[in-house]
Amino acid sequence: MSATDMITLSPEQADELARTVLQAWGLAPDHASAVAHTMVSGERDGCTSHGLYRLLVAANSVERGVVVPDAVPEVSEPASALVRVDGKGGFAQLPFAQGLPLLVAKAKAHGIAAMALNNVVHFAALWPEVEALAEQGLVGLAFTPSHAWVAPEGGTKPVFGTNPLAFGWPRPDGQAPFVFDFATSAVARGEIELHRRAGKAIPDTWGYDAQGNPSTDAEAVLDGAMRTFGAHKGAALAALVELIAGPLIGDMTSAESLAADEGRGGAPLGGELVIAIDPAGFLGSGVADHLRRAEAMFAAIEGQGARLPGSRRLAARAVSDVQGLRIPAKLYQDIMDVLER
Ligand code: NDP
Ligand code: PYC
Repeated sequence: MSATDMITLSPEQADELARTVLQAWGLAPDHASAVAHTMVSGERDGCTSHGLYRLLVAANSVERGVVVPDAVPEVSEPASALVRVDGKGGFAQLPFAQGLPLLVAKAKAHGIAAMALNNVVHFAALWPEVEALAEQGLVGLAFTPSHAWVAPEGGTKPVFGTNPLAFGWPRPDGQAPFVFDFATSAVARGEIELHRRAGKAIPDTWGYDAQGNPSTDAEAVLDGAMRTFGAHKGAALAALVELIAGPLIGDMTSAESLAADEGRGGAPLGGELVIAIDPAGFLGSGVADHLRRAEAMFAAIEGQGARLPGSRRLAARAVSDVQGLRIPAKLYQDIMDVLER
């Protein structure tokens, strides 16, 4: 099998594969469905660092006892505009799905609401979550710390996680929402892991080796420290994510998550903060007119040949829906090996 061999799966086959692997590893069926949905969505949208590759990551977290595979999440309401879901040590996807209807109802009742997911294991992209909110007419924001892998600007020792933040904005006339989602590190760690698997060099701006020198060796950077994007600006945003999705919601920082992992190499442990804003809260019956004004900004971006965040993803989704999901044959083989372990 060569590194460039690919195989094609329909979205349904990919979902079946993911659920089969996850259940074989002991995940309760409701967890397996929620987790498979996120991974297949990532693969379908061309987000390969958070697609089916994450089956290997999830399997690792189960095998090493990092995640509770059959956790039963508990939803509570700490205040009238707040939702809390205690994930009881399980993966984050089912707790999100179980808290979502209450978050939406509270945002529509109050104009703004927030949901904390606590005590969850997080390996995933955040865009499916803010997209789900925007599809219900709400502006969505989501944040989660990870493991301390990323150095502050001016340092070379890890403090922050790769700490993604995601934003979703509803658009009129049946258009897909405006969504962006990025790590506050120069690149997601999953992307460096994919380079390591493929034996490819990385740009020397992505991180440092353990001696603090810029490096093009993916393995050396995984063992050293990643860098933030945008120098001090990315570092400040990484700190923001640590604070509002860690201590603010009573959960772990990335450093605490890494310590709690105790060297097992599992996915990050801790919390996530999701904020939902109903545009009608400020705009009342004028909501449609004001959302249309946002369209002028999008047109000004695209009108000069620039692209909107999310447009590559939506184009990849359209291709996948016709041609199926193309994944490296090696990844498929590794998933099969995990299934048989
Ligand atoms: P990318 O750099 O791949 O993409 C970041 C965003 O920028 C996307 O919304 C992308 O849109 C957009 N974008 C990229 N290029 C352009 C461009 N030229 N013009 C306009 N927009 C552009 O993301 P990352 O590598 O930083 O993160 C990948 C994923 O990893 C995220 O989904 C994130 O949630 C996940 N992650 C999860 C973590 C966790 O702890 N759970 C930790 C770290 C990352 P498009 O998709 O259309 O290209
Ligand atoms: O790619 O940095 C990453 C990541 C961390 C947790 C999930 N993805």
